[in-house]
Amino acid sequence: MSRDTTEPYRHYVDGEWIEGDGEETFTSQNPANGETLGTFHRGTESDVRRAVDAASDAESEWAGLSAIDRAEYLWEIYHELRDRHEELGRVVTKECGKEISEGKADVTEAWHMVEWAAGNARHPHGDVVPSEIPEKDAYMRRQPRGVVGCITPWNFPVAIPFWHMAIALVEGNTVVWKPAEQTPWCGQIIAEMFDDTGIPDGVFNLVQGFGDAGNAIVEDDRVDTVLFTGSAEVGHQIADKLGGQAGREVSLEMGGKNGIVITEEADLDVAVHSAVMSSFKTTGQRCVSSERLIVHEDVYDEFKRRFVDVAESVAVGDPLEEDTFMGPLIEEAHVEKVRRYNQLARDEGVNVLVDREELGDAEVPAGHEEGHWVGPFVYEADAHENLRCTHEEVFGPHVALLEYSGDIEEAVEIHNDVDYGLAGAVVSEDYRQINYYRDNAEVGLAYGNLPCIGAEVQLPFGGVKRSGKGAPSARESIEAVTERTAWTLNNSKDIEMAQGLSAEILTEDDD
Ligand code: UN1
Repeated sequence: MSRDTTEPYRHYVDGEWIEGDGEETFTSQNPANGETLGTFHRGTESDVRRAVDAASDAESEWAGLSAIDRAEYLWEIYHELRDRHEELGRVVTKECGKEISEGKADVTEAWHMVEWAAGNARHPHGDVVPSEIPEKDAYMRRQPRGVVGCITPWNFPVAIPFWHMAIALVEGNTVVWKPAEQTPWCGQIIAEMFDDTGIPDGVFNLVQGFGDAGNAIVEDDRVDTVLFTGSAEVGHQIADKLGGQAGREVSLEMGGKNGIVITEEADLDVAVHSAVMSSFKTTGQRCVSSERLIVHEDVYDEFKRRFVDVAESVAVGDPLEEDTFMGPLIEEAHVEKVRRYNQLARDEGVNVLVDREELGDAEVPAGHEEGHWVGPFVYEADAHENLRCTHEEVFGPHVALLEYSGDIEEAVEIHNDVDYGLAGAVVSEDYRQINYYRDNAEVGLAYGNLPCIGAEVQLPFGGVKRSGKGAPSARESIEAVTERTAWTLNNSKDIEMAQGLSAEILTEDDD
């Protein structure tokens, strides 16, 4: 594809790069220094409609290929993601601010998901099911649902699009994708990769833009399944919209107010390490990041001293540098949100232990004054009080220490006392405590003696309570993008029914 690089990047619809109907453009900015990374056409409702037209038209031909042939297109992308690992890792870091090992891990997670989905094309896709009648063969078969709409977040701008799209495509669906407006450059690169594979026109479509374009995907009833990863607020709106519509499916993965239980039997090296990783990696901007550390009174003082020490000194800085632990937040509006929650915590009367909300001039790397910087904010609060700061998701390095005095039952009660249920962890050397947590923690992803981040793609990924519906990752996504059909074949010339139902046709002449 040749294009004038001074022109804004375009949408990819029906195998073509199009400017779309809208007049507006928007830019992508490096959150670490404010540098403009690219300008993009902003998609409109009619651009989405055009993409859905293309996806609907392409549906039957694509579904008519074998899954193995469909997977061939994804294998090309798999190799390209691997070959361009370093380069793409830096793009991720530049566009969303995660430190470089995380930028690269995002790309790795993407090719892992592509590998899973494309490899799965050669695995059995249904079940042979017994019948009461020996002459009957019964099967569970799968069919693609049709057009899948994918709405993905900025914090995993390469991995999560492939969680959604790799499986949807290999299973025989066509796709209309809207990436987050903060990370359109990653979206552009992924679209170029699909274009390079020669995938049939209309099978993969990209519309860049904001919530109105995402909403147009949700509103279009030709979109059979919507896969969404993002905020609980938007996710629940999507679920409400689609809930009442026959034949439309939705799978959602949303946020959390994730907790880590550190019992009196914890190894404190493991506890501090797990808590720091969970709270500060990605600057607290993972759905699975932890903002609540629930610590037994016997180990509280020592844990607090050690955790506070790290939070005071954890390296915030240029995410492209390998000695940085925490990069910037994604955008200024998000800095304001985190500050509002820090202030809310102060107003709610918590005891602030670390306040690096305003980084010192010496801490902000040279040339990065325009970055969206905040450091850790750590406080202790009453575990039993119904404070907003300890119950609402902040999505930043805003961490509460909650001391408890009873047994593991009490810790898990505090842990579960939030509306969300995405991820969590327990740190203990006592297997009974660990098993109690495993069996009673209300979360979709649970860990023992580990951080509560960093799930591998072959695991289900999704939450309970306000955190999700379905699990848009690996095997579970297949449920959202396929229909199951029960297929029964009679090998006899006689019709015999199950359940003892008579198959005899009686006529009036029979009496
Ligand atoms: C997210 O938190 O938004 O488990 C996704 C993890 C990653 C995915 C996180 N595999 O931390």
